[in-house]
Amino acid sequence: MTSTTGRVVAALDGARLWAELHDLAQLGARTDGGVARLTLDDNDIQARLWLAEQAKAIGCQVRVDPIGNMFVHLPGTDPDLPPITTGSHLDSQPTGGKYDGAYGVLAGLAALRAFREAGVQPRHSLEVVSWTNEEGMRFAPGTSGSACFTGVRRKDETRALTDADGISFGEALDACLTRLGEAGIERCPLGTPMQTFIELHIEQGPILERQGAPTGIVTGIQGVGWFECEVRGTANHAGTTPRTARQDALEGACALAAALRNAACDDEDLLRFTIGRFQVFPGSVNTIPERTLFTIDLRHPDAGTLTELEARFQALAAQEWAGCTAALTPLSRIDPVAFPEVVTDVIAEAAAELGQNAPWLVSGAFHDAIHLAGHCPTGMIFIPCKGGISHHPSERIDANDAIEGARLLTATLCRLAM
Ligand code: HGY
Ligand code: MN
Ligand code: MN
Ligand code: MN
Repeated sequence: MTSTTGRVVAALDGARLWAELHDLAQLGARTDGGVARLTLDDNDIQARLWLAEQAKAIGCQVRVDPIGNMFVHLPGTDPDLPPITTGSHLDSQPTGGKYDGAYGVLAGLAALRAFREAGVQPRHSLEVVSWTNEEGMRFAPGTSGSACFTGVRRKDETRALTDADGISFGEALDACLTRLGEAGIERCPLGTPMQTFIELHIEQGPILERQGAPTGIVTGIQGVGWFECEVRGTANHAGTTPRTARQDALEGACALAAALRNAACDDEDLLRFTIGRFQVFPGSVNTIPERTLFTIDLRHPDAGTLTELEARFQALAAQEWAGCTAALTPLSRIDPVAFPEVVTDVIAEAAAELGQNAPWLVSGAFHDAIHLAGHCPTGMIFIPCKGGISHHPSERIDANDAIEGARLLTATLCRLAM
């Protein structure tokens, strides 16, 4: 390890990172130990303001772009060079864990602080980004901030998204930008240049824990398709309507959902099919449902398989189900990505010099890095989470793994930025 990298990694304050993870978890804390920081809600804004305070305390500038992505900037010796960027997201699932997203942002901050403490100014500027709306729970689909930053989606389309209360993304974003402006956070344009993006994240799966590895090198991210399926029938009286005269939208939806799940079964167990939300209208005990709405989250490492399956889903939705009609609406589709060796090799060299025997693995979860991969050389580092559990209040990580992951990130940034 070069003496500079050694000095910076040695300056990393792991105890402070661990403490800050739990300070941040107070913002949007749930009584069951999880967090709920939905995109652009007050907890999300508080977390952004908290991040800005920590960043300013280490002499970094903080800027926000027109879709709400926040950038903590540590200037390099050559300001003309594009920055080396790390980061993740601060928004969470409604029943989220403390570490999904937040860990990558705070470990990035800890790495910048380590450069400061070691008195090392890299050639490239370093940035920590917090992407807006990665989870997509309040405003679907997710990864809005990174998708708009990379031009994958348009800002106006994203601003037009609405939440369950009819509030638009644009309204919530403007209120957030006003609060950030009042806190002295400057604006920056959308899609600023970026040399390399490295995202550090919890694995959200069981692989690293099973191998007893504190860190992992991510080779790529599988593809994902989100859909909404509506089944329409006829509302009627539960007591007087004979079975033969019914068009029960719930009966139809259950039959269609079973057929879709059947279609998404593969021998290799690579397909991931999830119905996460199922709504029944009017939702009265003694009225036959006239409409149901359910979501599908479909994942697979191969883009062709996702496309083929979408066609089969549409063919199934075109059929009649218990006398009802169905309509399947795609909400988002992100193709799988592979991270370039030019980045994964740097992470692997950094892991070797830290004595970490980091396995290589594909990410089952999507991350903002899935869009950045088409924008600049991109890579990811994982640490294990207990039992592979995530998107749940009981999400937990081990303090040593958290510190090892931050050390690997710091050593990687040194290699990329010096
Ligand atoms: O759903 C995902 O894969 C990500 O964790 N939001
Ligand atoms: Mn995440
Ligand atoms: Mn997540
Ligand atoms: Mn993610």
